[in-house]
Amino acid sequence: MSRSFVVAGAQLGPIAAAESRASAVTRMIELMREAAARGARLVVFPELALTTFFPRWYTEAPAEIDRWFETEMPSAETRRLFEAAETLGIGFHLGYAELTPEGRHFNTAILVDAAGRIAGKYRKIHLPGHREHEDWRPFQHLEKRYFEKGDLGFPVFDAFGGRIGMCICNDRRWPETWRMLGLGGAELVCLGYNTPLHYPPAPEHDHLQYFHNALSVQAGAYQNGLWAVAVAKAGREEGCDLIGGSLIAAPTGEIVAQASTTGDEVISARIDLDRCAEIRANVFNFALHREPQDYALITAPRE
Ligand code: CDT
Repeated sequence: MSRSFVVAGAQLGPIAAAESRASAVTRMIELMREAAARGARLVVFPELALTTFFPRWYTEAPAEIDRWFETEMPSAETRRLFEAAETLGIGFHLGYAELTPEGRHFNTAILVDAAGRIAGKYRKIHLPGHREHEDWRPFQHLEKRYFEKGDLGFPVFDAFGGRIGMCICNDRRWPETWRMLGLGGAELVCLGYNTPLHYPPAPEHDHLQYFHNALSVQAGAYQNGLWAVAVAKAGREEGCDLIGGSLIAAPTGEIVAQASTTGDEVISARIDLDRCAEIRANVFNFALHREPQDYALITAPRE
């Protein structure tokens, strides 16, 4: 399989609480068609792409929360996405809320190949926000309440002719995420995000939200010599503004495609996985230049 191919990001505009999964999937298939028409081998959808970003609301009722979760994948509502992928001959990355048969809740992403088969799964490790209702916030961010920390580590999968890794939203701000994926040999990292424009604990940084998004993704790509496709759910969702700015970054850290709206929008670029060597054989040649014996604090347990 050629290691030079077109990859796409399918940014989604807002999904209202009342919007059905069927409607979201219809929008996603439309974007998938557009990506396939551009010749993409893989299209990346955002974090929690099937519903509104429900952690902005507090509830103590398990049933109220569980309705946002998928108990199987594909499900009755998402099967059309898998079928469309197979018909169009395009793979996809999908973020969704996962409820396991054992009753565990995860913020999850899967990689699906062009035959519609699940080729990889990741469960979000860096869960931002808080556990209890906080009155002072204009909206909540209750990921720590509704999700368990991911239990799959940072796996890297053989797929699409290369080594593919995933992370989810807040993970992208942590250099440890990227380094784990880089050390695992990832050549392409797919990620989705839901990032409010307003960050209640530090509103003085609101004007930097787009900058910090791009900075994190570009630095992660460059410092590990890999391609990255970062895709937003964007726009005004239930009164909360989410940033757009979906982007594709090269192993040099350069942005090669970027969204210009906060609505449903496809971005795409031709990527060559062999270009990872430009960085990995040189400035970030891990075998030659890393000094892990001096990094012990990074893996010391939290106090
Ligand atoms: N979904 C998600 O992880 N969002 C967070 C919101 C801000 S918490 C700093 C993010 O990192 O974009």
